[in-house]
Amino acid sequence: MTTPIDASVIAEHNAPREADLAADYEALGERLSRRGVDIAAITDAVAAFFVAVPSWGTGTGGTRFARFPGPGEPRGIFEKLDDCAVINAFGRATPGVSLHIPWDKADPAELKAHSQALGLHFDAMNSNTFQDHPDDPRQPLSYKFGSLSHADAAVRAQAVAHNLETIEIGTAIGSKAITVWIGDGANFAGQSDLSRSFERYLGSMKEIVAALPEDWRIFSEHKMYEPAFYSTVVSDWGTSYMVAQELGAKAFCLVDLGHHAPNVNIEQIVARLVRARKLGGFHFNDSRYGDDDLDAGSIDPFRLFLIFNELVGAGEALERLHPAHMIDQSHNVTDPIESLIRSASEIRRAFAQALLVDRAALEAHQEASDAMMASETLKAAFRTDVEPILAEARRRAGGAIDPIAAYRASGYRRKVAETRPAVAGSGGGIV
Ligand SMILES: [Mn+2]
Repeated sequence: MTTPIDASVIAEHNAPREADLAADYEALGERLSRRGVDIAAITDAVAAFFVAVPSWGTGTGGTRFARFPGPGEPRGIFEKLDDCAVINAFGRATPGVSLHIPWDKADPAELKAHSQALGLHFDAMNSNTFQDHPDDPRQPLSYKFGSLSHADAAVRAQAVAHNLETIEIGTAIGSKAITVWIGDGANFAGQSDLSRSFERYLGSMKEIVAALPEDWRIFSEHKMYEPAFYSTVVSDWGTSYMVAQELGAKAFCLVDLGHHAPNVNIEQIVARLVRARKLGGFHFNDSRYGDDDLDAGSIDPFRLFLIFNELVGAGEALERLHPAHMIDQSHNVTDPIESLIRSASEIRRAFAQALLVDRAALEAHQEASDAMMASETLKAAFRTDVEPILAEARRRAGGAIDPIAAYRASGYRRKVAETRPAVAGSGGGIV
């Protein structure tokens, strides 16, 4: 395995920090043991928790107003994979990469070889029928008025074929799932028939499911608005659940944290989908207003914790579902590598805090209708500073105790800026 970061860089960074971490870890272990919690078990669980990074997140994103590229941006999928390996080298939480086709289209054999050399593997694939692909001879028709739900059968057939090609590439590189998000919808009342467009979408999805390999899953990703602003075809979790029900055993719902109505209770949606055995996975990010695609845990870490509280609380039911964990963010003002390292760490933090919830006490308070103590039980876990656990899990796996500082000290961005000239366009953006 040859990552772009030499192990000595991390070892040198860790050396002067190891004694402090050991002391902090021991102190936290003592505190937790007074609450009957074994810190070693929590650390093992955190170390075994991984979240996939999106290939498209390694470049600067953008808004519909502008994109402000940073230095040394990856110019193609192989350089994106290099950056993903750097993210994983420091954080040790992200060995999986989620690809977007056709943005990341390349020879599957080369993709597989390059990823394996970097110690990476491929998580869920993402198809793209929310923009036109004028350079792709297989997609001459426009998706301006929709794709899988388009009124024209020829456009639907093209969109289905694109999804099948995405599955084919995914199969060749070892992926086991495809996430389908469409931009289909309407900007005007009356523009399209709400029922017929949904029927056409289901018909197209059934064709895709029919071609799905035996050991694959398909995730339907809902989104309330944008790019369509009057209605979207797969608008909410209820619609997504109907889709997954109708498509059968291989179909599940994907929850992108930014794709809901404002103030919606996402953790309750998660609980419902677990109960329905249809929770397929997550696109983690954070938001304040809409699909802001900000860094996970940067705005509302308590909400992220509450989602993990539902996941951990689900116990065995969740093990059967083994939902896919992916990040889906747009990095507009930070170095994408730093944002992805930190986001993965924040997701692990929420998981670690959720593991600390005293579930027996919580249930007893709930059964006794003691609102104050039930709330206090959750907050006691959330208030616990689990950073020593996160750092220790990274250190044991060969990562950095302070990954952002170590990454900056490595000079990686400066080095790649010398060999990667600035690119104007290419696959950033918000999905
Ligand atoms: Mn998403």
